[in-house]
Amino acid sequence: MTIRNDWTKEEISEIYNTPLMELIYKAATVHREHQDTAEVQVCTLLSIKTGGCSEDCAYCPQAARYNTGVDVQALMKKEEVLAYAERAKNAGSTRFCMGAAWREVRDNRDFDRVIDMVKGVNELGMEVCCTLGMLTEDQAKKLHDAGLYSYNHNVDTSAEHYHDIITTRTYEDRLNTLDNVRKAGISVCSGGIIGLGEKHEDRIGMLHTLSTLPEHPGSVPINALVRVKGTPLQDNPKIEIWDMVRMIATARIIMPRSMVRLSAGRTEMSLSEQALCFMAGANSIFTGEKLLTTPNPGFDEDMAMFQLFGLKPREAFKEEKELV
Ligand code: SAM
Ligand code: DTB
Ligand code: SF4
Repeated sequence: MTIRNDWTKEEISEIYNTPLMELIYKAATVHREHQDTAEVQVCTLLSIKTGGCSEDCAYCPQAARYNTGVDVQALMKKEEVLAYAERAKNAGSTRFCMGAAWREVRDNRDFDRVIDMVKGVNELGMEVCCTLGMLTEDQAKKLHDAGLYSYNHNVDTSAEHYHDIITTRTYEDRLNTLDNVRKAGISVCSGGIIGLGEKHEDRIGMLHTLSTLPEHPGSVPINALVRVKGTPLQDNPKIEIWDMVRMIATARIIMPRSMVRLSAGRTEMSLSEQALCFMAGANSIFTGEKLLTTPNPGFDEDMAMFQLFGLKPREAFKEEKELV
């Protein structure tokens, strides 16, 4: 099967609406054709600048305007960040992603300090990722030159549903940043969230946006909404595992070479439910006790799960080696 960037919404909808067992079988088949199914990419997140964000993303515990109890913290010190990255590496993580509750990157001292952190994590031999909000082409280039491997910037939902979730920036803004990241030679990490109150068409629309980018994102995080008290979406219904599996399987079939990440929401999933997600083509997770501000399974718990399922962590920089 060739890699396609010309998927239509109708084709994606047909895949998404395939009877579940058939869908899982198809996704598992595509997974085997394109990837080593025994391997799962293991990533760790760290919130290097927490809370106090100016934006109104309706799902986010870090938006200053919602009363979520998240303490505002200034940018962490490089030494603390590197110590945590080293801990993650020793626990089996190969990718380290630093997140900041910023609308966009500004050309100031804090950006210089993040650049320094990127250099430090790169020197540890980990794939370095950042998620810092909107980026200009020049800022993306600076991050690339410092050794940034990947940049996370989620489209979150469909273009049509976006305004119901975020009003302080546009879908177009998100796509522009993804363009700047790609042009700088950084691997794009972009996905979204289910459970925001979207329709099935919005999920299909989001997958359409991602799979018709000039290149498929290197990784596609699929998050189940973490319902945080104080956010406008706190009372949304819990996402059913079947919806998560359907999203993962469809993403796997239309973006066969991408890392499809079973992201936020794992603390509410049993081991059997997570096994179904891996069966359906997920091959990446976030590990470590915290995502950015909310709980997540810890390193030991995840390594025990891998042992049980016969999975192993994917080595760092494998994508580059495969391309050589
Ligand atoms: N501020 C930057 C931005 O918005 O791009 C970077 C950090 S932001 C927290 C990164 C991503 O985390 C968001 O785009 C969203 O997809 C995800 N996220 C935030 N809160 C979440 C929640 N409650 N449940 C699931 N995913 C969430
Ligand atoms: C992504 O897609 N999910 C991660 C990461 N990229 C940055 C973030 C999930 C955040 C969940 C809410 C929190 O912990 O604050
Ligand atoms: Fe700010 Fe990012 Fe949270 Fe939106 S998702 S409120 S931009 S930290």
